[in-house]
Amino acid sequence: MLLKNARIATMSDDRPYGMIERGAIKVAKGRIAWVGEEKTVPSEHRGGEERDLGGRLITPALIDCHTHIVYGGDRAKEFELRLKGATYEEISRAGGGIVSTVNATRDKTAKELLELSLPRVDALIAEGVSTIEVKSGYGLDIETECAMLRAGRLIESKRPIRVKTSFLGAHAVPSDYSGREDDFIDDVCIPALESAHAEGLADAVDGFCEKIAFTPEQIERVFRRARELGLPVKLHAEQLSNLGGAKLAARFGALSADHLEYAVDEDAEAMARAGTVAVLLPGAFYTLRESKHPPIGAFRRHGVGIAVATDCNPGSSPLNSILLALNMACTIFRLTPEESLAGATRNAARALGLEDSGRISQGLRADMVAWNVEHPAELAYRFGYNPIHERIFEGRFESC
Ligand code: DI6
Ligand code: FE
Repeated sequence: MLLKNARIATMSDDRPYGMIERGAIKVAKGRIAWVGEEKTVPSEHRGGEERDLGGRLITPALIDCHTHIVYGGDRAKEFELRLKGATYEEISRAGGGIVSTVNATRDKTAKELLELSLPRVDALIAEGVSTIEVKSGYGLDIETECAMLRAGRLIESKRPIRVKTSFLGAHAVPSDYSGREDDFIDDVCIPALESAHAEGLADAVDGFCEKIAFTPEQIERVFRRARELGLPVKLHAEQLSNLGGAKLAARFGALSADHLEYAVDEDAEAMARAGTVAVLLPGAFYTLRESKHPPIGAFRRHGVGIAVATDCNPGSSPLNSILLALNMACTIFRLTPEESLAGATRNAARALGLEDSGRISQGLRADMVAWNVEHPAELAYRFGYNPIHERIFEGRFESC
C-alpha cells in the first residue's frame, strides 16, 4: 500500500523531526519499503493500492521502554501515607513499598497477572504505542519472577503490540532475606535468571542499584551471569542517591541506565562512551515529589541518547500515559518537544536494542501513528488529551 498526502516526522535524520512536508510511504509485508517526498515516489511503488492520509502528521509508533505493567494489587494506601508525610524510603524500610506489591503478585497466576495488565496495556495502545518493555521484579522468588515474564510474553498473543521483557530479580529484598542481600542474589536472583533464560523468557536483565535495594557489587554479580548467558543489561541507577550504578551499567555496555536524577557529569561521560541510553522517568520524579533533576545538560553535552518512558508501576509511578510522560519531560525536565518525541521513538528503540523500530525509514517495521495535529510539538504540548487518528501496527491500520 502507498500512503500519500502525509506530513511525516520520520525522526530519522538531522532536519527538525526528520520532517517531510508532503510525503509518501510504501508499506509492504509489514515493513517500510520506501519513504520520501510524494513527487519522487519511484514508479515501481506506484499503481497499487493507495491511501490518502489527508495531510495528517505521521510519526513512528510510540515505544514505552520502561514499564512494570504486570503486577497484582495497588498501592493507594501508600499514596495516602505519603500525603501524610511518610517518604518512599521510609515506607519501603517499614516493609511496604515494592515488597507489598510482591505479596499481592505472588498470589496470582501468570494468566491472572496477564488479565490485570491488559487494561493498562490498552491505555497505551490507545495512545499509539506499538512496543512496550515489561519487567519482572514483583516476584522475588523463582516461580513468580518467571510467571511475571510469562504474563509479559502472553500480552503479545492478546493484543497487537510488541513486548520486550526484562528480568528484574534484583529489584528489592524480600522480607525472608532481610539483611541477607548476598544470599538472596545467590539463592534466588541468579537461579531465577537462569530459569527465565532457559525458558526463553528474558530479553534483557535489569536491577535496582540503591541503598534500599542492591549495591553495585551485588548488581555486578547479576550482570556477570547475564553476560555469560548472552543477555544485554540495563539498570535503575542514581534514582534516590548516587552509588555508581550508571558507571557500572556503562562498564557492562548497558542498553540503558534509567531514572538518573542523582547522576553527575562523569556518569554521562561514561554512558556516552558506552552508547548507554539515559531513560528519563518523569512520572516517578513527579509522584515522589523529587526535586533533584537528572543532568540533562551533561547528557546533551556528551551526546547521550535520551529516552522517556512511563515507568508504569503501582508505587512510584502509577502513570499510564506515554503522552503525559512526554509533556512532563518537557515541562519538568526542560527537554525540547523534539527531544521528548525522540525519547519515545528513536531513542526508546535503542534503549531496548531494537534496530528495526522507532523511525520511519526504509526497511524498518511499519509501526506508525497518524495524528490530528498540525505540528509534532503538539504531542508534548497538550496534556490530558489524545489526538490520535489511527495506529498502524505492522502495516495494518487500526482506527482509534
Ligand atoms: N524504581 C522505580 O521507580 C520502580 N522500581 C524501581 O526500582 C518502583 C517500583 C515500586 O515502587 O513498586
Ligand atoms: Fe522502574
